Amino acid sequence: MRFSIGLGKTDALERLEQRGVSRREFLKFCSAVAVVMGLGPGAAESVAAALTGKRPAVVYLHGSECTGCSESVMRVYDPFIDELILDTISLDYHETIMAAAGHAAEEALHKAVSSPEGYVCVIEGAVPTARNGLYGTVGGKTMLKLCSEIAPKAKAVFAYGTCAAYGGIPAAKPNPTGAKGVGDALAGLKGKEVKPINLPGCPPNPVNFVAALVHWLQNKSVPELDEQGRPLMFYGTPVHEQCERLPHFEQGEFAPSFESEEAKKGWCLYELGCKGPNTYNNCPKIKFNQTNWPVQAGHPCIGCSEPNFWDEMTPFYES
Ligand code: FSX
Ligand code: SF4
Ligand code: F3S
Repeated sequence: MRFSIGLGKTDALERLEQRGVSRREFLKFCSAVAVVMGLGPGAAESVAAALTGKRPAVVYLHGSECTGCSESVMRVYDPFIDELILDTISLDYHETIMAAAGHAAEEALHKAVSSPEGYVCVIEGAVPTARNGLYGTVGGKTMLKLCSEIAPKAKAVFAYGTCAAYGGIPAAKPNPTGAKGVGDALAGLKGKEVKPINLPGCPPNPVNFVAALVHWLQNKSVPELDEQGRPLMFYGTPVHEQCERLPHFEQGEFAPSFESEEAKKGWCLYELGCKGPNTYNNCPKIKFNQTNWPVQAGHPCIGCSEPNFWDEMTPFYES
């Protein structure tokens, strides 16, 4: 097998190798990203080139959330993806995992947003808007203010996770903090409006995040989005249509309970509350950690990548 990716030995690849990430592993990951982009594994080299080439700084902000989005990025797949994200993509400023604190963190943010290459902004978590954003502050500034200062000047804004895309759990009724997705939160501030690339899921799939970033790095343009602001290449097909239990659905074979033999045999979970027919995401195709996804593991899809799923898809265990 040929490991050269036509780039020579870039700094990024050297650093990955020093950290025990082989080119073979890196290219395997790039193949997965290429597949989810609909490019086929042969495009792994161009994905690798995008990830290791010159790129803008990445500023990663947090709103109201459980931090599962960052967890999804850090805990995936082979152990190397955290190296990949932290070192190759390089998060220049990330509020929860950066070593710097206090003034050093402020300095890192200032440096990232002043980068001559510009920066892209990734936001996870909803933005509290009630009482002028008072319900969520970082470093003495409200999340609303931070987002309004940083997101509009970014070259691209990625709303990573359902909370950042649509408000998510923090926006569940009665939503006392006025939590909103990034696009909606900034829509109310004149001159600060942004149209983020929404990458929902609770948690979202990090391969979709990396693939969206690669698409942007390669094309310097936003991928085609659906009316909910989601890239069609990841969210264009209902979960149901990609589900391995679909033949049972079509045969009218529905598992009567989670502990039933039928459930174990892979019968459809529709009567146990599965929302796969009304949910757009690529979980059956890309899976989590390249290992499994809710329905394969025996749990119905709860519609976690849909706006308002916390209010509209409940009760989760009833069809
Ligand atoms: Fe939301 Fe992210 Fe759900 Fe959690 O931080 S999308 S609550 S998995 O993690 O924002
Ligand atoms: Fe559709 Fe859910 Fe049944 Fe799969 S388990 S076929 S997603 S209803
Ligand atoms: Fe979410 Fe359904 Fe996928 S619950 S993780 S969209 S299977």
